[in-house]
Amino acid sequence: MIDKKNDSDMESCLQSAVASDCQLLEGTIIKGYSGFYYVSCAGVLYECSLRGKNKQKKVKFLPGDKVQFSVIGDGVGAIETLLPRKNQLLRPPVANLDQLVILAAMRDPLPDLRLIDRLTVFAQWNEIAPVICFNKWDLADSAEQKKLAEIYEPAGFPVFFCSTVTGQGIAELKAALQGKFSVLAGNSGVGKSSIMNAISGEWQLATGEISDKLKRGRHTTRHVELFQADADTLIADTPGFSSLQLPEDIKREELSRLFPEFLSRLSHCRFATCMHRNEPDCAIKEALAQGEIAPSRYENYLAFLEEVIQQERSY
Ligand SMILES: Nc1nc2c(ncn2[C@@H]2O[C@H](COP(=O)(O)OP(=O)(O)OP(=O)(O)O)[C@@H](O)[C@H]2O)c(=O)[nH]1
Ligand SMILES: [Mg+2]
Ligand SMILES: [Zn+2]
Repeated sequence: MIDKKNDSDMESCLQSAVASDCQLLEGTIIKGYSGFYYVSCAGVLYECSLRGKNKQKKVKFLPGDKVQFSVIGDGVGAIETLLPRKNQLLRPPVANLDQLVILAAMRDPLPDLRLIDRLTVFAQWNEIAPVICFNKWDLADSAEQKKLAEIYEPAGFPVFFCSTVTGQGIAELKAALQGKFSVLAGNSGVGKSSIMNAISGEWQLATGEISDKLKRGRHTTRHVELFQADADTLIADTPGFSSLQLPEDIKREELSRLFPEFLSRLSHCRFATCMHRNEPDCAIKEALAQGEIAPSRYENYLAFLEEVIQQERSY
């Protein structure tokens, strides 16, 4: 809350024509809460209100937005300008993402490869770098780890394995998050909140026990929060989700470009319009036969292609 003193600070600041006593700074919105925005700048969190012009124009500010704000008191500011966004997500509503950390568990629940691939397509389409992380390493053996690595490393994505129980792989994952804004996405119960807690002992997000009967998560996390590991490292936990539509504007011929391991091979298909289904001399199907493309990746490509074609028809 802004007290009387700060209100009058704001007025005096507004009144000063050159605003010489108001410092203009740039920062990142960490969260919005009952009309106030919390803006991080050089390790300090400012409680900011909106300038009237931003209210009038109904500018919508999201966590992750870069803004210019004036300092009008000790730790108190007023947001002046929204700086251009690099990208934005609708769900969770955040802006300027660098990475989507796609989290799956190696067991309990078993990895949902279709959801992982769907999220990689979604991320790349939005120009967000996908990072894949398999948690609950303590529950899996080395054969399972090898199998997953063999699917995703040739696909060209950074792949991490970790366990919040043994602490294995947490330091490596943390290093990959350093200096970036990442959102953790994945099915309920895979350990998103546990990973956040393992990264910073201070946060202590609620985690859920998985019901033994159902082996399903209970959606412990219900809202979006942005956490700061340090001045430049932001991480958002999201409520688990298991269904996600492919972006509506993808065209069928664009889909294969969102599978990085297909990309270098596309020019070797006989037909420039090859959809890599039943066409002769298809470089993708050849790479599949040679074991250079994982069967699950190819199958998911075909499933998404069907979805994209259905979507094209319905618009
Ligand atoms: N064995 C094992 N269990 C884990 C590990 N990480 C998390 N868990 C357990 O998995 C369950 C779910 O973890 P959460 O962190 O709540 O999962 P979440 O992804 O945040 O789930 P939602 O908030 O529902 O989306 C909890 O019982 C955790 O204790 C791990 O590395 N190994
Ligand atoms: Mg959670
Ligand atoms: Zn082809």
